[in-house]
Amino acid sequence: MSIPAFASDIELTAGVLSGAPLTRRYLSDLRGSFADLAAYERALQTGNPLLYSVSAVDAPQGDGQLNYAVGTLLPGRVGPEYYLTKGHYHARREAAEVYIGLSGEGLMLLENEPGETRLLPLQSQKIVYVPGHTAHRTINTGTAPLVYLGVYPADAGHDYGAIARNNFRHVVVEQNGKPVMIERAAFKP
Ligand code: PAN
Ligand code: ZN
Repeated sequence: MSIPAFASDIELTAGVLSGAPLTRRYLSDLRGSFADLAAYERALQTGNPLLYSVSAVDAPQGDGQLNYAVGTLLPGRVGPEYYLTKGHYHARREAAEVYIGLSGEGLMLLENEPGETRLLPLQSQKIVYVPGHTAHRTINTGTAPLVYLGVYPADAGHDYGAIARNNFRHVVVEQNGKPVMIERAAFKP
């Protein structure tokens, strides 16, 4: 029996982990995620750009295993709202995750079931601990791709349903060239 360790190469510009499948999310996949519905429809009429990709390494099955993934979120906005990931809870709610910023500039929007919100910076030299029972979304507030590594329990699973139904309570928009977080209910396009 040898030690079942392995190493991955991160191809930073392509956001790809060696040997791992790449999932691509286009603007059309993000229907319902952006606050300004008219701006979303207008953007889709001019094209269907790639917003982000995720390259994930799944561990062998078994208790205590970890998965990891590199996400690459492109810069851009729909109306005033920065490009973002769908966001999710983990299907196994207690599963936490560690995000490590690799390049670019952005934020992580966190929300729990009682509706509390945190907004934390994600960029090179920043590590964000996402506790269990916390929905998480990545937001690119910069002008370059935001690249990050997420490490999470192999049995965490992704539950997109709650966010697809209610979205996050807050939106992060550009105001006077800077990111500002406002309540979704107060958002006026
Ligand atoms: C990340 C995310 C990645 C893409 O690897 O899956 O940022 O975001 P969505 O999954 O919300 O589209 C992670 O949090 N994994 O658990
Ligand atoms: Zn996650």
